[in-house]
Amino acid sequence: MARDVTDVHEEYGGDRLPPGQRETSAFPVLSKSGTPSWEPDEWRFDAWGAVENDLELSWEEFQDLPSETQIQDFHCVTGWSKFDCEFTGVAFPTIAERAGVRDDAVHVMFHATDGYTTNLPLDACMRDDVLFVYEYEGDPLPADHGGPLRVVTPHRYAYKGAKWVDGVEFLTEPERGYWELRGYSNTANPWNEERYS
Ligand SMILES: Nc1nc2c(c(=O)[nH]1)N[C@H]1C(S)=C(S)[C@@H](COP(=O)(O)O)O[C@H]1N2
Ligand SMILES: [Mo]
Repeated sequence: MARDVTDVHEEYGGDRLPPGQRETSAFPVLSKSGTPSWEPDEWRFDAWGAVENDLELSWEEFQDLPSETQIQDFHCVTGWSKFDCEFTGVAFPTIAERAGVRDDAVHVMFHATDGYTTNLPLDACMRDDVLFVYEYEGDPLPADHGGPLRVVTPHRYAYKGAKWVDGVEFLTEPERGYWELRGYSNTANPWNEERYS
């Protein structure tokens, strides 16, 4: 059973379609560079930084983590929103718990195999709707959309969700990722139209 989390806008006192967005039924692809390839036998997912136990998970081990399917909306900073995306994956708090996040961790940097990074405060990640996604509509996540594994952040613009994610770093001080260093908003709340900084 899929859990519907499309009511996240209520948390921000906004409409389902955030201001300045238009709804699309397409699922466009937006990447800073090409789609990286991967080898299931060589793929590893790491968690490190302000944690008690560094994690290094194989593809098989990652698939064995508790997962769930959710219905989420997806808001791109360039102005389109896609409603009712069906994503399956592992919730961020599951990873944080296995890594044993330390009390001095306040911030998170996501790392991806194309060199992309993106950051969020830890409390903006410790929610079940921040998902490490490996299935879209019941099929393996398409490579263009970040397969084998990506993050989705339905409460933030979609650049906060790293495609091809292979690591999560827990930080004791805020840092900025790829787009956050290049003019996109560090906070990225769609209901406040936090697009640029
Ligand atoms: N690794 C990686 N993740 C990324 C990007 C990227 O270039 N590389 N682009 C971001 C941006 S700007 C957006 S809008 C979304 C787009 O996701 P989509 O291509 O599935 O629509 O991915 C985000 N995650
Ligand atoms: Mo984007």
